[in-house]
Amino acid sequence: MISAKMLKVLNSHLNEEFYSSYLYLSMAAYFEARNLKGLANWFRIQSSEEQLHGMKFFNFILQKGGKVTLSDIAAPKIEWKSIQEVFADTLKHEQKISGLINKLVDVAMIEKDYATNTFLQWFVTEQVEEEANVEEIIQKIEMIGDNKSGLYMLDNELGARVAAPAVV
Ligand code: OFO
Repeated sequence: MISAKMLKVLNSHLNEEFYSSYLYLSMAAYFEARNLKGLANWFRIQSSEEQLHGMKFFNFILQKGGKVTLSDIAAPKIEWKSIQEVFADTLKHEQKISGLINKLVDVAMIEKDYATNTFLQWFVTEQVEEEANVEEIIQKIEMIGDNKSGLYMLDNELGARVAAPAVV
């Protein structure tokens, strides 16, 4: 059993994870169009991971006997002024998602929903990693400045990212 309140916020967060996937896919397209294939690769993988996050919510709701309610996914931004702006938006977005996960934990605690609280702890940990990864890339971009060979190296580095095995 899952309370109506818990179910409502889990369904709403399911949409946020799919929106994250959509946003990062848009960023991947932005970099593909600029022939920065490594940066595009990083965002393609990021987008796939967000899809998996959405599916974790999807599966959990069903396991708890709840009704999955899919809703409209907002259109993401499609243009950025610079690489810096893309990553600043990424960090801002991840910080927002961390805040939303914390609010879900608050609801689970108020509802005394221990199973959902345990399920959400994976996301609490994941968000720490997500924010740290983006912050690290932002620091590298700051170091690079206008240096084209630095950008080339970063593109190569991010191009080496491979998708983690899918566990849903
Ligand atoms: Fe789903 O972790 Fe990013 O948003």
